[in-house]
Amino acid sequence: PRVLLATGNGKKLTELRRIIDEYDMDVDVICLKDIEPYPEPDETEWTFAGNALIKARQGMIHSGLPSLADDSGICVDALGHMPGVRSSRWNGPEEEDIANLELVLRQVEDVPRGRRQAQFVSVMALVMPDGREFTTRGVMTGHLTTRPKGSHGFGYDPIFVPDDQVPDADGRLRTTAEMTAEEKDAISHRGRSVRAMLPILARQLGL
Ligand code: ITT
Ligand code: NA
Repeated sequence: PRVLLATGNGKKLTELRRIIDEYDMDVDVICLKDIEPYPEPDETEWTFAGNALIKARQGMIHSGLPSLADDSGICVDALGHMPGVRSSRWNGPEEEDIANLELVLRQVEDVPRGRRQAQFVSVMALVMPDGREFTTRGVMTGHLTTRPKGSHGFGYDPIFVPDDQVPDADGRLRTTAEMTAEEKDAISHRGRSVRAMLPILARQLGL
């Protein structure tokens, strides 16, 4: 069966397809650019779940397909859990990932190592054509670096060091941008929200 991932972010699509492949699920995931023209909805809610549902509902109404959507972001303790739902537009609406992460780094410039904790959060929403709705949530805890490292992944990956990793021989910890895709999927917020959603999706699709 075909399922829509209502996202304009190609990196999210890649991550979802990779995890679905791992579970050998017979699902064909299409995205918004496959059903253009598509008006991207305003993400007006203050919660990840609220925004994920806005995107998945609009995707379902527009495509008629079972629709998934991810709303995600990074919550920095020292910034009162911001940027949170505003992660993709922290440094202005048209800014690139690099400008957003540089602003966060400047904002935590004076925060010492022991107080640089942050969490990535992903809420995955599924809206079925009959109107049934489901959400799952995944979290990855860690801390912020002082400068970007690594070139994999996207967004804030170069400045985020997850807790859930084994240090190398020199005792060094890596950012998620220094990990392989598979290493990130195994511990990431989106890996967790997607893996929690897959049994629900399978059941809804009668797989
Ligand atoms: P869609 O809304 O179209 O899905 P988006 O990129 O605008 O795409 P969000 O509104 O959910 O998605 O914003 C999520 C932002 O949070 C994203 O742009 C990154 O800046 C950050 N983010 C989320 N997951 C991330 C990850 O795995 N690695 C790095 N940064 C991430
Ligand atoms: Na968005």
